[in-house]
Formats: sequence, structure tokens, C-alpha cells
Amino acid sequence: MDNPFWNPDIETLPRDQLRALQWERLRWQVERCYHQSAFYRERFDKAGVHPGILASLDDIRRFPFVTKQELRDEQAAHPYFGRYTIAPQGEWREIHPSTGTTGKPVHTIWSAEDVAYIADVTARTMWSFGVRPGDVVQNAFSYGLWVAGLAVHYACAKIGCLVVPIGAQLTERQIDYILNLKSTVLIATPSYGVYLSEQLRQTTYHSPLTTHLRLGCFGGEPGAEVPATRQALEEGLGIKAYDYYGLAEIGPTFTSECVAQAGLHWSEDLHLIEVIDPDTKEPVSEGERGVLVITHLAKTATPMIRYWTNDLVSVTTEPCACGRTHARSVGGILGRADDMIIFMGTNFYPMQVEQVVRSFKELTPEYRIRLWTDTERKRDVCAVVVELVEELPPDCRDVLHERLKSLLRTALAFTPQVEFAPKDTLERTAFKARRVEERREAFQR
Ligand code: DLL
Repeated sequence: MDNPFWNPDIETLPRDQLRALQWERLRWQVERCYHQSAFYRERFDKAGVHPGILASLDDIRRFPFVTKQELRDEQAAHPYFGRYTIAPQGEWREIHPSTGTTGKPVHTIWSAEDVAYIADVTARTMWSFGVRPGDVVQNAFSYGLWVAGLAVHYACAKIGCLVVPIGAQLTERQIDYILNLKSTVLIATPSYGVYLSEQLRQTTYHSPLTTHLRLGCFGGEPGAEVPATRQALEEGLGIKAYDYYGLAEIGPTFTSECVAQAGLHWSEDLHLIEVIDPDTKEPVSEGERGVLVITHLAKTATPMIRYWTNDLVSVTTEPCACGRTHARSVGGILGRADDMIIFMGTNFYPMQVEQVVRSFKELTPEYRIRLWTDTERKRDVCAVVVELVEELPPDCRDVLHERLKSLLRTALAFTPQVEFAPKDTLERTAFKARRVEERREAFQR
């Protein structure tokens, strides 16, 4: 119970020994991919590389990246699963497609060994943010095809918690369990966490009931490390809020913040992490921002060699206050290359709008970014739509409007329109939110 580590030997392994372990596992993975997967063999041959050229960990840089689109194309060319599936079907135990928000879902498969290590690394992350035997874990990650619900479920059993397998639904029941089953841990997307806190406040407004929640971990989308959102989660739910990251192709919930809240800790014994400049395709220096590229060091069924996540991070190997030696990404995921919005030549990310909107106590946490084309004036328009917590007299509303515009101007380097929507009219979600509404028409400027 008192040990801060789930697996002390691995989590505090000196970095030279960690690299030695990675090296051994990398050679095993590249070798088996080359010999057992026509997908990898063709790609490696085309790039003029093979397992024999690996003389050190850094040589992985000579191997080609894999993108989601390439996996999609491979699935289409070699239905149904593509030839990157190495394990024979008899060894498969679970299938988890990606959410398919940016195209046809890509299937990934877990063998029995994969299920075992995914459950174990999820227990490791949960332990690192403070889950302990006896906790009542309300698992509001969606169950089923999505990767994260089951991973957390299995990890709860390993740790020895009572898991409430409620998934992303039934908000009234969620609140009933929080209050009456005395849940101590909440696992959800940040959007749903914020929504639950709004609903909980309304439920308990006239009642003396308090909750036993003490911590929550929020992932599947950005939020937990956006300062204003973290504050909304922590104050709204009366907890410590941590960030959780993962992706279907690599694995769910394999990295989270520890109790030091000092960024996402990578599980480097299982994943080789690279940060790549998207233009030069070369590694950036430590601490610089680039695209996260991940190689599986243990995955057996659908291993990824240099998977191009499209998520932007910076990575540091500076020791963390918690004592773990594995590298961290401070600030979490800094953006997603395909989430970037270009408006009149200026780039911004929805997270920047979120930070501003959620710093206003007068506004609910929900918002939309609407982009459309004013065809008469032949120009694009960007509006940030927000909700007031309660109606304000017109002069106060005007002052708020100006303050909001001014902070958005500072954050985005242009001034969007600001619109107030009636309270509770912007749809809330139990899954991942889609807050950008794009209806711009291409025309000659
Ligand atoms: O979202 C897996 C997951 C669920 C991880 C819950 C952690 C907690 P996918 O549906 O494949 O998998 O979506 C993966 O979501 O590439 C990121 O762009 C985004 N994402 C996930 N977690 C975070 C986060 C799961 N903590 C895609 N911060 C990733 C920012 C995140 N973005």
C-alpha cells in the first residue's frame, strides 16, 4: 500500500539499464516484424533497411514511419486485418478498432500476452496516480470496442479495487453511485468529467451530501493538462485530476501523470518514444516540440514500428520528483497536427480557446468554435460560442463580452466573434467532444 511504485524494479530502472532493455526488445521486435509480416518486409526492403543494420537504438531512425492512413490502405489492400497482424488468429483475444473520427477505423488486435501486459501497465499508471486496493473506481470510459474501458477494468481487478463498470452513459446513475456507493476514483474523458461536475453540483445544491471522490484521471482527449480545465475538474469534483493518454494503434492508458502532476510518464520498457520534426522528419532535441512516434517493444499481435501518432509533445528525461526514471512529456499532448485550425493565415488549437473560456467563472465550461464563410463579404468568420452560468444585466454582459474578446485576442493573435448561447443548449458528451464546427467554403481570396 505504501510503496509508490507498482513495479519498482522497472519504474526506477537507471536509464542506461532501461536503454539496454529497450535495445534487446527492439531487436526482437524488428526481427519478428521483418520475418513474419509481409507488410513490414516490403516497407523495409523498399527503404533499404533490415534487422541486420541495427547496431544501436538510434538506428531505428533509418526505418520508415507508419501512418494511420498506411494502415488503412493496407487493410483495404489485404482485407480484413492487413498484413501487419502477425499473430495467427488462434492467438487473438480481443479486437479494438480506432474510433474512426478521421476516417475508416483501423483494427488492432490483442493476443493473450498483449492483454496481460496492457492490464499490467494500466495498473502501473493507476497506481502511479494513487489508486490503491479497496478504492471504488467508477469507470466511465466507454466499454466495448473502444480500447480504454476494458484496460481500466482489468487493471482494477489486478490492483484489488471495486470497479463500477458503468461506462460512458447514465449520468443520473453515475451520480447516484458517486453519492451512495461512495466512489473514490473517477475515470472519464475530461469532457464527461466536467459535465458530471456540472450535474453533480445541481444534484447536491440543496442537499448536505458530499462525495468520497478523491482523485480522477481523464483522457482520450485533451483537457486534464489545460490549466483551466484541470481547475474546473478539481474544484468541481473536489479531487486531484490527472491526465491519461493512449491510442488504439499503440494501446490505451499506457501513460499517465503521477501524483507529482508533472506530465505524462512514458512506459519506456514497453514503448520506444521518439519526437520527430514534422518538416525534416529528423529527431528534435530534448525538450523541443515535435510529433510523437512510438515503437512497440512488447506488443505481439499487431506491433507498430515507428507509428506516427500525429500528436505533438516535448519529452524530457529530467528526473521526476516521484522517483520514476522513465521520460515524461510535461504539459501532456500539446496539440494534434490535424486539430490545428488555420484562420486567415493564423494557426491555433482548440485547447487555447478552452483555456480562456474555462478561466471565466461567469461561463459554463462548454463552448464551440464555429468557422464559416460569409459569402457576401467574401470572408471567413470564426466565432467562439459560450454559455452564461446565469443571465446578466446588459451592461455586465457587455463588459464580459469585451473581456472575453480581449483574452481570446491575446491567446489566438486575432479577434474572433464572441456569441452567447442560452445555458445548457450546447450539447454535452459522455465520450470525446467535438467542439469545432467547420462550414468554410473554399473561394479565391
Ligand atoms: O483515446 C485511448 C485512450 C482513452 C487513452 C482514454 C487514454 C484514456 P483513440 O480513440 O485511438 O484512443 O484516440 C487516440 O486521442 O492520438 C490523441 O490525439 C487523443 N488523446 C487521447 N488521450 C489524450 C490526452 C484513445 N490525454 C487519440 N490528451 C490520440 C490529448 C489525447 N489527446
